[in-house]
Amino acid sequence: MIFDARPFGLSADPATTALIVIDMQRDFIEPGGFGASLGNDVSLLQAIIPATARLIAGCRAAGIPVIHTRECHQPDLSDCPPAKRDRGNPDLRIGDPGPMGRILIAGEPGAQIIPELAPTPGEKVIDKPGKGAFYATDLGEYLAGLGTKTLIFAGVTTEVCVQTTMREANDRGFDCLLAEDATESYFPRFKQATLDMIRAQGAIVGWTASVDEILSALA
Ligand code: TIU
Repeated sequence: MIFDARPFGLSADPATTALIVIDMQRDFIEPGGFGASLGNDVSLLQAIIPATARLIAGCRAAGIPVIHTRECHQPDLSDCPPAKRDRGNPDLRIGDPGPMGRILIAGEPGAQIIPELAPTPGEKVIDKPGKGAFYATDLGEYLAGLGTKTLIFAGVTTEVCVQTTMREANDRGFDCLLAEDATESYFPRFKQATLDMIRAQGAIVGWTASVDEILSALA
């Protein structure tokens, strides 16, 4: 199949393609979580939920593995560098109690994926302590086991965890395709800049396409 993508078409085999949905957690998308604690307007991110749900459903229907990630830390914060917890001047720091439980802590309500995009039984869910999903996780080994060559990306936020993971994946030899309307930033200009920089210089980091374009290639 060929994805009608930017900066040019991307050829891929459905048998070696996987979808990674990055950090669609209550902590980033609902009020009272980590994203809001950093001073962000989280309502912007809610707009991509329907398109992301369509992308996930289309991949499931096409037999493409769906992998979900969650940015979160162990309750004792042993996997949270002090530099990360101490950064900035947030209302609540990682590990502090908030309205959805302790901020960005595994197992707390805020760390869960939003119900609209919940993983189905058997789908891989990766808890990650970093912005990139390869760092300190088994994602690389898992993809090697699947034989994956092409990765479709969705999730939040475009310029932080999505872009970091795409760059990690690009360096590991994957062809990376970002779903333009299934990713969002708290800063619209950062999203636009990220789309531009990913596909610049002849797809230096990867490709971008709309959810409709991706789904029509899979159909
Ligand atoms: N702050 C921000 O834009 N993002 C994050 O901290 N994590 C993710 O992008 N998931």
